[in-house]
Amino acid sequence: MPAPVGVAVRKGAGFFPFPAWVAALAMAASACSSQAIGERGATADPGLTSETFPDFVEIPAGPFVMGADQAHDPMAFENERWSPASGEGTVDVPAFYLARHEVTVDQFSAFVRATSWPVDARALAAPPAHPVTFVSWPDALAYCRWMSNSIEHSPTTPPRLRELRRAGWRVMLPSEAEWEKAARGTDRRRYPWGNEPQRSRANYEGTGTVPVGQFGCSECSHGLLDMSGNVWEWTSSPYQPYPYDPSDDAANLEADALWVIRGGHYGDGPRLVRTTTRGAADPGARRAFIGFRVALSQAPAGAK
Ligand SMILES: [Ca+2]
Ligand SMILES: [Ca+2]
Repeated sequence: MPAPVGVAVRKGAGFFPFPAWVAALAMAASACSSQAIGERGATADPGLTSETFPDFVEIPAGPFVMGADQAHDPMAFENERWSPASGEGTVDVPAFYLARHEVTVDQFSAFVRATSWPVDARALAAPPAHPVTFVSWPDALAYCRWMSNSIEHSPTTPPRLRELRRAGWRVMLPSEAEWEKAARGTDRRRYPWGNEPQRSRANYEGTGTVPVGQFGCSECSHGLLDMSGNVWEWTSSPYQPYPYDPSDDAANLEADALWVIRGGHYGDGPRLVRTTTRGAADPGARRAFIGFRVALSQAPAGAK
């Protein structure tokens, strides 16, 4: 498998054992189901308020062009190439929703208060409006499970969200294809706002995180903010060579498989905050420059 060129984050002391994160996922499920919001009486803190539910943006169904090579974009890394024969490929993505913003410290704190999920103390140390960082992939998935549960049970859930949840939609990390389609749009743009780097549109080549949405970007694809920069964002996709194929995600996973992260961070240069740049990180990595945003999508048949 080609090395992830954008960034590869591994734990210092050996790899994060495969069974350990599977166990962490099981814990995430039980932590959430035992903390069903709304079952604790009318005076209980619902955890989420109308202000802390994600602002979901609909990304319509349809195909988009995924991947890049240097013939299309001189800054493309080799791991963005679709296949030996082609630099780009076409992927059809069903409709889904993506949060306009990265998950904030404030939102993540509500999850930790409600579930007592064990987190790195540094995750809650930044100002409330900044993106949460120092969160592992299992931490992010646990948050997603809790959010699905909250949407189902909180008295303050916006009606549209509750309807979607009842129809079987659930909160999850976006897949790598969902993330790229949302950031790139259907016109193959290199950055969420267009084809050239623009320091006024995203937090990169900087020194630290900034409050989510501080860099406005009305021309950005779907009005999503901070898709480039601020923090790298976990996806639900294991790092595998292109062509992208979600049906093989569980096949041939190495014990030390990496998960795809997207978008680059506050300290990266313009090459790493492109819409097609692919980073990868050990699922157990908790880093100052990795956070996530949530998606709302239809659960595969058989899943909850
Ligand atoms: Ca970001
Ligand atoms: Ca795959």
